[in-house]
Amino acid sequence: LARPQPTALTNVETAVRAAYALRGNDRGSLTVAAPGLYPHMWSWDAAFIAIGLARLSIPRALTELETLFSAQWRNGMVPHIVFADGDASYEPGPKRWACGAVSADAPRGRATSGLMQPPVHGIAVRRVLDAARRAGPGELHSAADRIRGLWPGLLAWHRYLAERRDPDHRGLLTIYHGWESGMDNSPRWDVPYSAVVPAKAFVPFRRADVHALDTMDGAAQRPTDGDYARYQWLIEELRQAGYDDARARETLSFLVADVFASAIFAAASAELATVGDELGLPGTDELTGHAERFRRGVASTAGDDGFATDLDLRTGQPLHSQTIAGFAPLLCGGVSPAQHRALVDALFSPDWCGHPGLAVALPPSTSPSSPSFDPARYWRGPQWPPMTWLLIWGLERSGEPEAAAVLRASALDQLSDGVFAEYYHPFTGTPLGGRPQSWTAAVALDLAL
Ligand code: 2M8
Repeated sequence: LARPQPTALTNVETAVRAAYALRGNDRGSLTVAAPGLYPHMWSWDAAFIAIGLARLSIPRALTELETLFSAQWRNGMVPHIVFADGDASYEPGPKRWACGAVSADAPRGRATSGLMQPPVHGIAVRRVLDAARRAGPGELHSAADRIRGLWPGLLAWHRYLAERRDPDHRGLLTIYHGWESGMDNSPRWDVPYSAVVPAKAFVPFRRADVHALDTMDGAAQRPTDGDYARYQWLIEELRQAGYDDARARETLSFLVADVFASAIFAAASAELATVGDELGLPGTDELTGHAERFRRGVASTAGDDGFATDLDLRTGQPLHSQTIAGFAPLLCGGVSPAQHRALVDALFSPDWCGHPGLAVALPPSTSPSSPSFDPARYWRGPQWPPMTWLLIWGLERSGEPEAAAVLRASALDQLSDGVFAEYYHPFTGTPLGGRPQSWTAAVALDLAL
């Protein structure tokens, strides 16, 4: 199949179209993740969206983060979905989660899910502050004020992660559901999900996702029904545990240490510490402590090749898989120079960006060399622009400007179709999934300008 070739946009045209797409998904104080498929606010999407919005309007970028944090739980957790009013199409909806009914920590007056997602928010706050500084003293002053307002919530979020999601001090975040990794059906979780067995009497809910996709091939690009039964059953287990971390740890049939989310946490903690220092805010030592502990934790899972490995906390076994999550140390550092070099080399090798079949030389979510690779099925192969953005960011931050520039050029090539798809077929370049997907438009905007 030849890659479809709509007229490629210039970077400025890409940015303009991305801004237009974000505006279309803007519901006032939150940006829906995508029209149709995801008509609500998602936590890590919101962080990427703020990064993109910072290029357009610093106040609007801050509003996105403020809306998300206004739904923060009393224990500090930032929920993975904040439900927008008036759209009941997404499943599982607020009734299924029943957070307010079973947990005193759930916010009153806001409907949320009872899970979290990777904590990209600190990185977003850093980027928004940088944009405000570039914009001039007036913008900086008012942005600094609003970041001061967000600060207690940000500190509580990071404290929640460090204390409740890493009680054993491994420097690795525990997740209770593949959705918490953001990489739902990644081969990373095949082994732990095989131990998740829904009770016989459990009736899974209607799947809204496959119907919302307006492509004829929606079902072939999404997690399977078998996957979904497990996803839904885990929510049932969590609900029965009252969304309580200690009880969840005892009772859940899925419990893994996620290296990619941990690397994001380390990096975001370090970024936030710099924000705190600049603005004279409290808690920066604590943040630096999180950054160091989780950097070490991620590095402790890396082999000689630098690849980080998730851990199944129920069996104690490492979870080996060839997925983009293995590059986690490129986000947070902590590995030796030799491991770092090996990782950068691997990124451009035929197992990843150098694969001869790729339409655009960008890392697929799963390596085409892996037996689990499926080029069209969600997190099992397609390329995801926000993950590309994170790797570019990590390469820039770790002293690899040339490698970052190569990825950035390819990313802009992919995004110059102006579609801002949720994910892309790595071999044909076909845009797949929701569109315009807000976080895709947001990273396009940021990369293009
Ligand atoms: C996808 O996840 C949601 C569940 O959280 C879903 O499949 O319904 C993932 O790609 C996730 O990473 C993303 O944040 C979310 C919204 O874009 O969609």
